[in-house]
Amino acid sequence: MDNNEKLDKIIEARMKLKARFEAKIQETPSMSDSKPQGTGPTNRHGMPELPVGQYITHKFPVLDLGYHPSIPMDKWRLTIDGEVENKIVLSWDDLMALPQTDDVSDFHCVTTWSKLGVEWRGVRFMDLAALVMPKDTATHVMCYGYDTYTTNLSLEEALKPDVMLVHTLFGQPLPKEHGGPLRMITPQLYAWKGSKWIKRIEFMPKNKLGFWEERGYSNTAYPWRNDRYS
Ligand SMILES: Nc1nc2c(c(=O)[nH]1)N[C@H]1C(S)=C(S)[C@@H](COP(=O)(O)O)O[C@H]1N2
Ligand SMILES: [Mo]
Repeated sequence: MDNNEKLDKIIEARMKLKARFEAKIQETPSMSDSKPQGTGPTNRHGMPELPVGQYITHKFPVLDLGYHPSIPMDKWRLTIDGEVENKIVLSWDDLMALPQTDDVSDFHCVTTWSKLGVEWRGVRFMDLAALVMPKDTATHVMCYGYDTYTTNLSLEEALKPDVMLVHTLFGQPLPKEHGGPLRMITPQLYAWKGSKWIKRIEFMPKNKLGFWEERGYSNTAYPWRNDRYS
């Protein structure tokens, strides 16, 4: 297959996925950009600037388990497996050969800081899902970081257009302390749902709790509903 054929296949699979999950996606709150290739400028669409209980910071605080893993680029892999038709292990070059998207979104940390208008570049989760094609039995994903972090998401959240695996922040390579070389972002949810140093995405036939979810953080994590803890 040449690259155009590959792209056509991804687009076709993306449309199928959208059709399958559209109803569920519409049921849940979303600040998502409706443009298919997403270019911001914000994800607020007439909402107040900040969800309740949040304040704006112009810095970008670092929050994690305290261990920042270093992954040599030739050893770096992203595994996508579980309840899917085609499991894949992507190298960095494989990832960069996929459609790349620029998107601007807000970043809400449950510890009450928000950073507005963050510029990201990377691959949409939806395009990766289209590549592996979740089986009908898949309902959730678990995301694993190279630092042993885990966090779970329902598929209808993960498939929203601003959920991305990003390698570029404000035009610069994503710094290691923010999860470089590659992290996930979940702008419509609190930021703990986006794994830094992402290593594996496992499609699952039912929900399972990740690191913070096991410790009492909300399973759904909607900032616009002040949905912090279970
Ligand atoms: N792998 C990994 N991802 C993670 C975390 C972590 O500890 N490890 N912390 C989460 C939390 S609680 C937040 S608020 C954001 C913080 O991202 P930042 O450090 O880039 O601000 O990353 C999330 N993703
Ligand atoms: Mo957090």
